[in-house]
Amino acid sequence: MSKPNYDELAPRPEVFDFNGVTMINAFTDNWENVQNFQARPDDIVVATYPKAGTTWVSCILDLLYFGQTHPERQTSIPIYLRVPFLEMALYSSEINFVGVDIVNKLDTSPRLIKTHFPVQFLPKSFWENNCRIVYVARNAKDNMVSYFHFDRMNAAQPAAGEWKDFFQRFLDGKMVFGSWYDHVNGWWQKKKTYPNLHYMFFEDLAENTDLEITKLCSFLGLSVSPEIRQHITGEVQFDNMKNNSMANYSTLGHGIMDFNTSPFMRKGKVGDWKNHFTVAQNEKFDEDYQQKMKDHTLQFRSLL
Ligand code: PPS
Repeated sequence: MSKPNYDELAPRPEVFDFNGVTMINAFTDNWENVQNFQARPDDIVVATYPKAGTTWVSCILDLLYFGQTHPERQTSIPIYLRVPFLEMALYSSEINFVGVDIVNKLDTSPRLIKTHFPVQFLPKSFWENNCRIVYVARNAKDNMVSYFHFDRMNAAQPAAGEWKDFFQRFLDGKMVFGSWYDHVNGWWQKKKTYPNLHYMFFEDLAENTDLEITKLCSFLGLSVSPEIRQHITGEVQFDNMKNNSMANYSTLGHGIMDFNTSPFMRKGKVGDWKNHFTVAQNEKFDEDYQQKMKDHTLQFRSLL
């Protein structure tokens, strides 16, 4: 298979420090408009560190709200247009993708909105309107591995480089959207003072999707029958989403993602880090983790 021409189309972006967080232009260029975004009280935010299960939970939310009334959405609108990425601002001769504009054109109620912002960057209007926020966290080791493969295949991201260097950059918190440690902890702390935040884990979703959907419904105040819940659970199984062009990003085009290098729906597994970490890296990671994760009320599974 021939390699797509994304290298010529889009040279890899440089990272820079932005108010203490490593970022790239695609997520800061539209800063004023993003910060001045006018939320509505019924907006629902899905907030995540990149590669923590955003698309999975986005599909669940879309099915919960619109699966019955607008089933055609699932087969005709890509997930990145059903649940737009608020801070994204990609301009090129090939594509203009401006998250705020896409959200402002949504005619759904509620509007479902994706963000990877660390908690301190979320536009204030979401807090002022007491919007519901669903935060999804994934254990750091698998999150790192998933992010590595994403940076390998996504020309809109900085180059992944070699695994050993990527590993160190992750520990140093120099990924786009900053430190995983700060991100998961920042949102965890927020939960203590902001009740409209539902904090969920990728590993729980993998273990018992139905139960996690039940908890989500309770948070959202939705009454959903066991049959519909089971239907949604089936729809969002990894293989179904991987084969669904409206969920798997294959419609994105414009040479941004190279699925020959790594598909967006890659493995969807808990514990894939064991295929990547050396014994020495694992020891180094664990020691560093103990230092950084001081709040023991935030517990991840599958780290061992
Ligand atoms: S992004 O680009 O930040 O929005 O990516 P995100 O959707 O957060 O994360 C992508 C990873 O989630 C996995 N995924 C799933 N796993 C299990 N079941 C389902 N349904 C599912 N949907 C997405 C996806 O495969 C990526 O993880 P890895 O480990 O790379 O496979």
